Parts: sequence; C-alpha cells; structure tokens
Amino acid sequence: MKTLIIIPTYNESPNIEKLINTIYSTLTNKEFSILIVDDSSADGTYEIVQSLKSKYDTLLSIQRPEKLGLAGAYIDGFKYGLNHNFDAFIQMDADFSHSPEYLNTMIEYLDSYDVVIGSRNIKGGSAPDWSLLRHIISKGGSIYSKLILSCPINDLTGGFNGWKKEVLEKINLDNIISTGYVFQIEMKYKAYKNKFKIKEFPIVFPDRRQGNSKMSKAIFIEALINVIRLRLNS
Ligand SMILES: Nc1nc2c(ncn2[C@@H]2O[C@H](COP(=O)(O)OP(=O)(O)OP(=O)(O)O)[C@@H](O)[C@H]2O)c(=O)[nH]1
Ligand SMILES: [Mg+2]
Repeated sequence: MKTLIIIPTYNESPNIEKLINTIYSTLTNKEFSILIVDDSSADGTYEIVQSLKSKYDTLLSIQRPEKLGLAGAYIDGFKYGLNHNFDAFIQMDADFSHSPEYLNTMIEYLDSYDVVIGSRNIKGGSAPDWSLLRHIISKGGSIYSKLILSCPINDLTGGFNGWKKEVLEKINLDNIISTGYVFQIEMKYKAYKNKFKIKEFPIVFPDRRQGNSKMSKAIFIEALINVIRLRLNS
C-alpha cells in the first residue's frame, strides 16, 4: 500500500530535519513518501526540507504563499496524494507530539481498517505534559463533541490519524466546511457517518519539543461553535 505521510509546517525549523530523519530511520515499510506542506515559514523550514531532498528521494513538498491554516494544508496534501496514486494517508504534526514510533503500527492497522486514530483518550493513551486546565479543556471538548455529534470516537480532536484513500474520496474534500481544529472532528465524524471501519489505538502525546504553540482561546471558542454547525449541516 503506497502511503503518504503529510506533515503541515509553520515555523518548525527546530524540529523538521530531526523529524524527517527519524521517520526514514523508523519506518520498516519502505513504500511511503513524506509530503511537507509549508506555509512560507519565515524561519527557513522549507529550505531545510529542500536541502534534505538529495538524501531522500521520496521526500516531497508543497509551499503555499502564506499562513493559510491547518485544515487547508491537510486538504491540499490529501488532494496531492489522491492525484499521485497514493492508497493511504497519515497526517501528523511536525513538533514530535506525534511520535514517529507509532507509524509502523498505523500502517499495519490500515491493512484492515479504513481509518486509524491515534488516541489520547482511551486506555494506554495520555498527554503527560498537560496542566490540569488543559486536560479539562481537552477532555471537555471531546465529551462535548461526542455528545453533540452522537459519535462514539473518544479522541475527535487529535491530529495523528490514518486514512484509506476510499474514505477521502467518499468524504469529498471539497465539501469540508470546517477550518481550524474542527477540521479533525469533521473528518472523523464523516468517516463514522459513512460507516467506515475505524480503529482507535492509544498514543502518548507529549508537548511540542521546540518552537511555539499556535493554540489560542479564540481557536477554542471557534471550535465549540463550529461543532454545532457541523451537527446542523449533517
Ligand atoms: N502549513 C501549515 N501548518 C500549520 C499551520 N498552523 C499550524 N501548522 C502546523 O501544524 C502542526 C500542528 O500545529 P501546532 O502549533 O503544533 O498545534 P497544536 O499541536 O495544537 O499546539 P501546540 O503543540 O501546543 O503548539 C504543526 O506541525 C504546525 O507547524 C498553518 O497555518 N499552515
Ligand atoms: Mg503541536
């Protein structure tokens, strides 16, 4: 199964080279490519990726003209992969919160499932660096979304997920209404509604190793409202 690992980046120069090297040394399945979707980071992230291409011939990149948001970065990455005959897709962050150690397991699960979700909210999963407040916000957000959407997935907001191409084709990426963090919820909700086979497996999710967080109160409040929009639109 030809797999595309999509990594959106915005100012990830302290992480990106190490992450790419670690993925190439960790993955036992060699039928994969990495696609970096960079939004013209000012810190040289894209240039670092370009310099690594002589070392890895399956390292791919898209550069977008400005910071256009995570959801669009993933959609552009998925569309690129669908147009280039990839069979499966894994989305992950560049900041080591999503450990490359799990990639082999995810690719194996994609043999028998349509969607694979790295979950912090099931037995064995955790976010050990989080403050009590962040736990309350995250768990509250997950329970809220599960209830509003009547959807049994325990980690709806997480961004470390795998998708078979059939799921992306069925969901229709042009019909995704969410921007920002609700994008992750919408994708999973639509996969569930379309009765795809979903596997949640536990991940330990540490805080980003280096660089700056882009999470804000405004993003969180926007998310709460957009979950209701999603429910009303389905
Ligand atoms: N291409 C692109 N990538 C983005 C954008 N915003 C964030 N990213 C990347 O998306 C991934 C997730 O963003 P993070 O800032 O780590 O968000 P988070 O994990 O919710 O929050 P922290 O880990 O606390 O910073 C990282 O690889 C970012 O570099 C964007 O607008 N465009
Ligand atoms: Mg992060």
